[in-house]
Amino acid sequence: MRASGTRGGMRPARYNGKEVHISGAEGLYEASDIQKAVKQYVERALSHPRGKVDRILLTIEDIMQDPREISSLPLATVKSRTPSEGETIAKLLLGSLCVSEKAMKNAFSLIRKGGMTGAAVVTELRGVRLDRNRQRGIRVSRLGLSRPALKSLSSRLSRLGINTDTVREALTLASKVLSSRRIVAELCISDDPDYTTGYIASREFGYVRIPNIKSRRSREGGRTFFVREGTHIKEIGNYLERVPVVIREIAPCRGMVTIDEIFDSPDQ
Ligand code: PML
Repeated sequence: MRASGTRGGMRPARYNGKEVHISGAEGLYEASDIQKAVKQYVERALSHPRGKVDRILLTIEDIMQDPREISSLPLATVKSRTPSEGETIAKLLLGSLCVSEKAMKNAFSLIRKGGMTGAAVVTELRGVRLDRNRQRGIRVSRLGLSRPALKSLSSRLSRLGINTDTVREALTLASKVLSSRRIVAELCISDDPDYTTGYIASREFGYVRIPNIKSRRSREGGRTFFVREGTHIKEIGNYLERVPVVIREIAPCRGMVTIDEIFDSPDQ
């Protein structure tokens, strides 16, 4: 589902000649669950905090290829009170994954600028952006949770008070992204003005949520995937956008931890 329209209900649907992205989401479903899923996507688009929509595009595709089956990344939330503390934590994690200062700087400046609908792909050392369509980036697609995995994830997240579409979908996306051995880490800051939690995802540390990584009402946000030097954008783009992946196993989900606890027990 892709929804676009007016900004905050105040501006014309085509802002500066361009459509304004409001909401986007997708999943892999059994045929019998499609109607329910469509209803939920439409409701979500119509009540999104980014603004009023005037166009909702729904695409339903029959996926012929058997999905690759993976586990979710383990989840934890690190203590962070301000955007600068959040950025420091993100950089500590990325640094210990050997992402260079230059790559981090490039990623943060892309994300702080905002406006991308997909993710930027940046090499881990030289910090070169590989994806060609700067506005669109790479859109991770064809991903979902099996019914039992959704049930298990929902119950684990409910115990932590964070069982929302946003958390479930971001964890699903990050788990697909990190199931590619070419990708070292993902940095995400939500572009939703009311949502201030972001994350760093990696195989070493799992999905580490970072609260308050941006100020409330800020429209900045986006995603960057840090890839190994020598990665071919076509190959990685094909995996992320075209290959169906479904989560069948849910890894442990922890509540609030310190950054030292993350470093002490990396993939808990
Ligand atoms: C988004 O806006 O979709 C990105 C959300 C990132 C953080 C989700 C979470 O709270 O774990």
